[in-house]
Amino acid sequence: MNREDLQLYFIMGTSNVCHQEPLTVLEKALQAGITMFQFREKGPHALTGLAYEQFARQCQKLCQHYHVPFIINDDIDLAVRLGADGVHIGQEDVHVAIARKKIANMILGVSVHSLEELQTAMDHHADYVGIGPIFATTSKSDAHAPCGTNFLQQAHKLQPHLPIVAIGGINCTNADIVFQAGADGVAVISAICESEDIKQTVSMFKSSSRIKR
Ligand code: TZP
Ligand code: MG
Repeated sequence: MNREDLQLYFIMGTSNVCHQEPLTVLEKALQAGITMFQFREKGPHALTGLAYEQFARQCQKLCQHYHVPFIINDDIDLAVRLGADGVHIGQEDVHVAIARKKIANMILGVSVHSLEELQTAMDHHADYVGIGPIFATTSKSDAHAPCGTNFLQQAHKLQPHLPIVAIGGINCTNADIVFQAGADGVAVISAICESEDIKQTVSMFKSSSRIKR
């Protein structure tokens, strides 16, 4: 993958969308120009079993149509079964070494919150790391407290070649702060899922990324 793929990384599951069909939201976001997509089906009403897999396949098909990498959150077995472009894992999921072995040729993204976790992700050849929540978020029930941009800046200075995506509470108004702190991209749920004009939201994010450093 290229670090440019992280520029506007959209994450979605059925529970993140209330007024429209999730696939409609995804297609609008793809049409508008998101650069990466993560399938993240979580929460008390999350799809399971066949419906879960079918929904993942529908999202994958849309991403393929728009030539946007399709990443699956947590579920390595599903990613392998579907031939996804990659997997994103957190510290509470399978160890990065095990994930890397299972998906040798796929994109591997890892959420990190400390220099130690960053080093471990790099030791096992993560393709990118996710850092956050930068700002307060209501989209992840077990999110850490907002961490601001200090760790992001530190990680970028220490590992300038490592692709980094920032996450958590990012919107069109504060995105330039994280780009200036060294992020290659922003990962967002609510900014797009709750947008009344996805096309405009996406182009505002993209203009923030142009002022990077
Ligand atoms: N991981 C850290 S914060 C977060 C995840 C999945 C949620 C981001 O959602 P939002 O709505 O963009 O704050
Ligand atoms: Mg996880």
